[in-house]
Amino acid sequence: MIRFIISLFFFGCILLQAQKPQINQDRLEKRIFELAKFGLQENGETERVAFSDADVAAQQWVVQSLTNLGLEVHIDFAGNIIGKRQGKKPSLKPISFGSHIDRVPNGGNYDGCVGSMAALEVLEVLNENKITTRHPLEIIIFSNEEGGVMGSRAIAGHLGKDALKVVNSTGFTMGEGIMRLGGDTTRIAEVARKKDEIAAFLELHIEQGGTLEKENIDIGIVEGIVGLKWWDVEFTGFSNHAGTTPMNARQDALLAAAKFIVAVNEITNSFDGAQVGTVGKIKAEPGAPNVIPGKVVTSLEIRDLSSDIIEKVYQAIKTKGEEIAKDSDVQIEFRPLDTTADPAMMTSEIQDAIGAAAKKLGLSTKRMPSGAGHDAQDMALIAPTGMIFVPSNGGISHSPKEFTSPEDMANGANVLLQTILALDKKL
Ligand code: HGY
Ligand code: MN
Ligand code: MN
Repeated sequence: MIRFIISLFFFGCILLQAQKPQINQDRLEKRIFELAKFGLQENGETERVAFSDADVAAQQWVVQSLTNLGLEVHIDFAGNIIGKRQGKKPSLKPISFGSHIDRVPNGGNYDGCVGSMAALEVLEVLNENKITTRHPLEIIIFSNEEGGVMGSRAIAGHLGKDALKVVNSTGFTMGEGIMRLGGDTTRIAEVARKKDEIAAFLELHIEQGGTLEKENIDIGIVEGIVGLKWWDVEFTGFSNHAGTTPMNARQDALLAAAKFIVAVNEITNSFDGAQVGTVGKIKAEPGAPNVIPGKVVTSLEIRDLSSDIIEKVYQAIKTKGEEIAKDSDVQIEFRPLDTTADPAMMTSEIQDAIGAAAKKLGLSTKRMPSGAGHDAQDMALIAPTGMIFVPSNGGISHSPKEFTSPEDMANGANVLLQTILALDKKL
């Protein structure tokens, strides 16, 4: 008799698990590869920087996919894709979720794409299981995340006019890009949501680091997202003949920039903590081997969970940069770019909901910071927000070598789905 009761119990559990709506792993993986076709190059890699033709085409494909899933879809004035699924109680605030589909130059197929395609998969599973949530659901695919979390900054109400002048690697300004994506720069202010207009916002994303893989953990529960600041740093020397100008009579802008780049690394490392400082871009003019460079512009990026640390590291770098410029008889100018993202702590209740959903699915979890910036850090300014991480193979990201297994993607999407259903009941 006991054996019968025990087997009945286990049969019940299996039945319950089977009844739980499940992500279709193959369909999710298929969508990732479908999306990767937008911007596919001859070498088999994909280029889809924000505002490019590939980005516009991918946006239209996502709009069509959402429409096919029965959502009411529009492009907001900042170029974000907004999809709405009715709930049983239209008066309730929406539960929103999503990510981005634009990429860095020479990027990978998973950054932003996993969270965006998982959001579509969640909607399809709800349709298949004929589930209507109490809350309306809203999917947001943010525009130009990589060039300064543009779309989410507009929704959070802090995308200023200066930001619209920032040029990304397509050569378009943010303002031109917004128009290309079907937005309207004259009406950006109307995109802003009031605080707490959204019941909760969730973003699934690849970790882009190696912690989960190293510690063999299925799901990361993000506690906080680093803040980041960008500057252009301009060195102005004097272009001159490389052959006839003695070594002690030069105003070599590139030599000064080279010393500056080393100094950025040394100064950033000199502080305790996990701050990071990077020079990722450099342009030397006139750029001929037989001309001493008279003008160089580099990027400068500093990130940390604390804005104070970012400021302290910046001030130390600036002081050293001015010293180097003086010794090199070169001018230096630091130009802050309006692409700042402030550090953002994730909402503990949302973290707990993610943890509970993962536990129910039998998945291991770890609470952790995000060294990468995300749209969620803007959404955290206006809504209770949480982020779900899945492992990145080798911790590689912002590279064509980026990879997350179909199983890990499905784990993340199931946690997203179950967290949405749990919050739908609770909120
Ligand atoms: O740069 C970042 O941290 C993010 O991938 N946009
Ligand atoms: Mn991303
Ligand atoms: Mn990225």
